[in-house]
Amino acid sequence: MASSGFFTRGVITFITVVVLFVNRASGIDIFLEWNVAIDTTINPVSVNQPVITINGMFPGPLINATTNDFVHVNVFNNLDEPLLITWNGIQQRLNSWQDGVSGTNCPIKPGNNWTYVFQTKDQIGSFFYFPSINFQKAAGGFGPIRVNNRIVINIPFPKPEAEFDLLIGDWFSTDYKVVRRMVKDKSMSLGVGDVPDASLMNGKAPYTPGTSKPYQSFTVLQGKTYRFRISNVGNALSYNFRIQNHKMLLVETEGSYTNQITLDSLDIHVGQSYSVLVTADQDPADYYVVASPKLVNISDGSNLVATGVLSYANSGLPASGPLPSGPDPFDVEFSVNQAEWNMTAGAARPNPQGTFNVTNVTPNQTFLLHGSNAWIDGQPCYVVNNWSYVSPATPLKLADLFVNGSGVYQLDAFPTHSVNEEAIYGVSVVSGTHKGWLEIVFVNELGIMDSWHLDGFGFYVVGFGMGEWTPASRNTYNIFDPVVRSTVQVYPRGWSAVYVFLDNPGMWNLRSQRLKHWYLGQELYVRVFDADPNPAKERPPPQNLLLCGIFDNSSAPASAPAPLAGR
Ligand SMILES: *[C@@H]1O[C@H](CO)[C@@H](O)[C@H](O)[C@H]1NC(C)=O
Ligand SMILES: *[C@@H]1O[C@H](CO)[C@@H](O)[C@H](O)[C@H]1NC(C)=O
Ligand SMILES: *[C@@H]1O[C@H](CO)[C@@H](O)[C@H](O)[C@H]1NC(C)=O
Ligand SMILES: *[C@@H]1O[C@H](CO)[C@@H](O)[C@H](O)[C@H]1NC(C)=O
Ligand SMILES: *[C@@H]1O[C@H](CO)[C@@H](O)[C@H](O)[C@H]1NC(C)=O
Ligand SMILES: *[C@@H]1O[C@H](CO)[C@@H](O)[C@H](O)[C@H]1NC(C)=O
Ligand SMILES: *[C@@H]1O[C@H](CO)[C@@H](O)[C@H](O)[C@H]1NC(C)=O
Ligand SMILES: CC(=O)N[C@H]1CO[C@H](CO)[C@@H](O)[C@@H]1O
Repeated sequence: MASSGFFTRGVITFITVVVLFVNRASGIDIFLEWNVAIDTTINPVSVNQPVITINGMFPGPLINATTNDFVHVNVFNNLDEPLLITWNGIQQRLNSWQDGVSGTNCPIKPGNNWTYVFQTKDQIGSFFYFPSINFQKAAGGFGPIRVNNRIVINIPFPKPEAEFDLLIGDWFSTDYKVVRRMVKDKSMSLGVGDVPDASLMNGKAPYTPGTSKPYQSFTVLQGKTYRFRISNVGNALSYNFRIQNHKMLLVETEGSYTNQITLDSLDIHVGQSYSVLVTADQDPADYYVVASPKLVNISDGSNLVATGVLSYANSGLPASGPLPSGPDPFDVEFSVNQAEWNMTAGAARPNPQGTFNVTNVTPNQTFLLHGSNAWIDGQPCYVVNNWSYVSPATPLKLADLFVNGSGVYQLDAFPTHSVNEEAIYGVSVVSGTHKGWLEIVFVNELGIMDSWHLDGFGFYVVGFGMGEWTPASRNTYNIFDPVVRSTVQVYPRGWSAVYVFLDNPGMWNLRSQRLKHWYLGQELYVRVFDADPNPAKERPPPQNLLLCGIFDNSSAPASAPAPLAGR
């Protein structure tokens, strides 16, 4: 009998394991409740200022998901103004309804809550979330997202001892409402806000020996290897990241496992995420962890150099010596060369041919997008092809649902190949061919770094160059093994080229990740339309759909028209 009891337990254990695997394959539900509020006592740099916290935390809590999980985030807006949260790099397959940008969602009103439900469908990697409207990202509200591999999938490196999330970002030591007023101010120059006041690591000020100010510290055991998931959550500055006396092995970026290369330092541009492996192979002590801004002339000890500490357990020795030096911050070539590594060793979702090799791809569409700035009616603006996006009160996606966009935006009025003769405001919405390949060339007319992001898809990053892009530039593209990622940097007066496979119907935000550029108009939407009403093609709107703008029914219930057939 004893053996049969053992047998039964064995079978039950076996069944439990099988059920777990089945659950994992289709994803589990993760339920989160977030109270988003202002805290004026955190004092990240040296003054009290409003900081956006989530459940009292700055940065916000980790979302720790696995491929195909369903994440339910019930967001309670306790700010004094509307709020939307977007999930940078989470592709929201067939479901732009959950993207949390002004073109897809009505904002959550102060005092209200709304539940996002999204699936980390077919994805892995390192990402982050942040508030997408009203310049709120400058005040916090951001946090890390990990999408782990399912347990049955091998990862291309040994399991690290532990993982650390590291959010690096520049920071204004002024109330974000004051900064956002300043950047729009007619009497100010266009350069206002280009260089913030400080740089933070996980919300903490630079490590200053001898003071009691909290700083970021990572505790490690000698001989062990750790995965750092690093994101640039800042507003404007690119960083060079490095750890005193330690090498880094680059392994992943925004959902692609990369060609693994050993680095002394790594450039991270606004909105980008990377994973590196670091082995604690030095004498037990503390070592500086440094992120210094690119293209900025800083003095020693500047608050703009983010510093933390890698601390060997029981080291007892404080970090010492000069901060590890990085490349010349003005050496753009260093950065370009580093970015041109041929990357992919596999991402969760390869191209339709099952590889990352885009040699045989002939793009069905090309967008040539010139980013610049301009004055419109005496107002400072950022433009794409001389259009500055104005966000209509009615989300584009709602307008599509109820009235086929009519009265809210005009599809394809935006010039995708040429720069308008004068700078104008517009609601820029362009058609992307469903299941077609799109080539996007980002041209940066300005002398500062920029970076661009598309929701809903990965970019196959095929090329970087300096000066004007011409069709002959295509000869320099890497079409063999480009990395797939969601944010690409664009060097000063340079260009970056990407391919995108438009297999995800929806309304997708294409934006500069530099907060001021985005806030002042540098964005557009790519509408990928599938006429097939089958919900397996594009999800219907969620049951908790909010209405606003021309469909606002708070005063007159039931004023919204019935959804159009097939929407
Ligand atoms: C994240 O989830 C994975 C998979 O369920 C788990 O192994 C890991 O311990 C979790 N990490 C954290 C920090 O919660
Ligand atoms: C608001 O929160 C309540 C309580 O948790 C929940 O039942 C409700 O579904 C949420 N509302 C929305 C629109 O998500
Ligand atoms: C940086 O500042 C130093 C000292 O003020 C100056 O000599 C140098 O030219 C500056 N470099 C750049 C690239 O602006
Ligand atoms: C909806 O708008 C699109 C683009 O403007 C147009 O091609 C299409 O015919 C319209 N459909 C209906 C049903 O009005
Ligand atoms: C863009 O607009 C500005 C200001 O309206 C104008 O001066 C400039 O020539 C335009 N750019 C191009 C390439 O036409
Ligand atoms: C895209 O272009 C290719 C090659 O010209 C063509 O075979 C394909 O049908 C096009 N796809 C769409 C969706 O139009
Ligand atoms: C990519 O595909 C092309 C054409 O099929 C082939 O010639 C080439 O060897 C492939 N490159 C790699 C890196 O697999
Ligand atoms: C950084 C890196 O991995 N570079 C490799 C890119 O591919 C070329 C040709 O296959 C190699 O020679 C490089 O080492």
